[in-house]
Amino acid sequence: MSITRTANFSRKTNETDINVAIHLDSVGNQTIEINSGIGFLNHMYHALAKHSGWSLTLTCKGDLHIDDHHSAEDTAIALGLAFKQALGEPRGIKRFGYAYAPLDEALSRAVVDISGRPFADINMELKREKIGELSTEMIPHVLSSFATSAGITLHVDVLKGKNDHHRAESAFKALAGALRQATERTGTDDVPSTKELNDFNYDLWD
Ligand SMILES: [Mn+2]
Repeated sequence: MSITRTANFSRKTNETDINVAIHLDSVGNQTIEINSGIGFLNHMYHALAKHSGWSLTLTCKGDLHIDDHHSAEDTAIALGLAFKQALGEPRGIKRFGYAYAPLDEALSRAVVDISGRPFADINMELKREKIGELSTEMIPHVLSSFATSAGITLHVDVLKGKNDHHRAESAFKALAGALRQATERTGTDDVPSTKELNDFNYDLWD
């Protein structure tokens, strides 16, 4: 149970060069350094890491001379893979988590299942074309890419809010709260699945 839940992940393609270091249990001693190349995305990942209780270093050198698409998508994939790797065999965790997070007039709800079943349903209804240098169409895509690569089921609904910055930020904070709850250790070595597999297979959870 005392296994350190940490991971390092690197991925280099013609489009992006990404390094991620994550430590899931860092409350009270968090180090967060994000440089995705996109200011508002840094802000979102920083909020996610902070409220998830992670230490997180994420750097991306991407093809921003084209647009923000590859950098946003690939950092989300890398973060999801690093998260999954850090979590390891998900024994002794709560598995389910949900949280609401307000930001002034905005309110979001996130529900997660550390299930090994990648699925995302993200409803944000952002109106602006961009927030800073991040295309708003990439924001739900970042959340769904993270869920897919992390192998989790994720539902995010922005329930209220007039300001798109607030709507997006409340969604990432809600996700953070949900992940923090779902990955919380129960103090046992239990596999939280009725399948009770002897040969544990993360991909066969119900
Ligand atoms: Mn903000």
